[in-house]
Amino acid sequence: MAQFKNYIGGKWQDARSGQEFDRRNPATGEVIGTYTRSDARDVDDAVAAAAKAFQSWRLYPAPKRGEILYRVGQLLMERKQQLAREMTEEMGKVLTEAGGDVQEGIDMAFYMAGEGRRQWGQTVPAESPNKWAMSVRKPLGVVAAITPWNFPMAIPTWKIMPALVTGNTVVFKPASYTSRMAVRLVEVFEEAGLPAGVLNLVLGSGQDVGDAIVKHPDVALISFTGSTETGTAVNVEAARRLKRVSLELGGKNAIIVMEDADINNAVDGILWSAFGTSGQRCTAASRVIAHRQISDELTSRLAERAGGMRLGSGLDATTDVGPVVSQSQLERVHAYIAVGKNEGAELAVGGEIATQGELARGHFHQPTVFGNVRADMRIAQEEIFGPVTAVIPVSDMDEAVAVANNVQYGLSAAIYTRDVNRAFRAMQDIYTGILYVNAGTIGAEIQLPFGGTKATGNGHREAGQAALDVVTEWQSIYVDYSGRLQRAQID
Ligand code: UN1
Repeated sequence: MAQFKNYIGGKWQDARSGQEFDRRNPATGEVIGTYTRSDARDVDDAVAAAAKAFQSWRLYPAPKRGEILYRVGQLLMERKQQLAREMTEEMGKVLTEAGGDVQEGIDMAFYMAGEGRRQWGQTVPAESPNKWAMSVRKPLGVVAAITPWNFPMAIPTWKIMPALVTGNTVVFKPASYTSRMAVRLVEVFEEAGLPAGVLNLVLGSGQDVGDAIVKHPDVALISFTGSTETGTAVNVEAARRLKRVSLELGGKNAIIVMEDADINNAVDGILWSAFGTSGQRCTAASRVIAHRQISDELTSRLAERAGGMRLGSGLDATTDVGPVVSQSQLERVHAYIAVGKNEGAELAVGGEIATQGELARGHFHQPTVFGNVRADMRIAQEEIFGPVTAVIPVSDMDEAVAVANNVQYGLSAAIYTRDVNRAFRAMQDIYTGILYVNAGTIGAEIQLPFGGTKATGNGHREAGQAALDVVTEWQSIYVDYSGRLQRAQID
């Protein structure tokens, strides 16, 4: 049985508790490995190691930090297939998507490696003669990365890489379901030559580990991706200590399909966005806002295609939809089927936990489409995080935009239309962090900001240049070389 440990101060070590937990493949129930179970004492050790390493890492030339990230990117490329396989075994997504998840980490490695030679500040004129004015980015210190199980490679890289290239050190607490993938990522950093203590890994539960990280006085920033409920609790705790927090939380993402749209293209985009990763993406399309003229046709086309999707292990090349991550998630998702039916939504396809043959060993839910959903129903308002989507008929563009905006979240949205005016209306009036025209709600690229409005977060963005703002502070520097007192705003 494979055993996985913490990585603290450059050493792989067991948690102080001496206890372990295990993880099972969500498609088959087979045990993947055992993991050391950490608590607040291990968090103390990890933060101390990171704080110590910060003193030298902040002075390590940024281009050299970037070179280490570049090597990380190369190693991830070499291991992409193996990592993807292990990811599928650990959290269930189909192999091609697991490859995409690793690729997103590779993309981030190369992008942030380049930041080693950028990290632009501003040089501006000073108001007095013989005076210099400029701004530089400064690292915050010890940064905590608390990450979810649905993108076990991509999301850790979004948090860890910008932090490292700008001179922060990191304490990494992955979701316990995907601890092995976190170990694999940290192994790559170690092999790439990252100095001891710069990146530390603490395995364990949110309650035992996450909580201790959030409350630790020497953690400067908490970068968290997960549920809105947990994110709110993190924000409250951090606020008491004036810590910076970057939150990436829920979504209730909509695809608008107007009557002039290319319906074939829309159907492909909806299926990919609603059922990719078994609907377990923050960006998943769990609402389809369809013009009444085409909503029945769209619903039946979606039902026909969704009904033909093959459930199974993500390692099997013929599988379209893998399992959901755990039994508790399966039950949570399935509970929404009854909610939708009770609210009067029409079940167009799916709706059952799948238990035929081999599927009984794992946590499988049929891809599910509800038709004739009203915008105020719970299945049209609450994040389900599973393979369930709801078609909401609307009468015109105004109503489509209003329905799209009328949820508590604001991560991603999409519109299918051939009318350029409607496309620009959507860009202007839909209040989300990410917007697609003639594409589904998933598939963000790492060179643009990722994040959302309203209850999706707290105003920060990951990826792209925006990521640097989260992990640095500005220092404005004035150099007076006049040799005398020059009073700003007065002389
Ligand atoms: C997430 O669901 O938390 O845009 C991240 C996408 C992916 C990232 C999703 N590139 O769907």
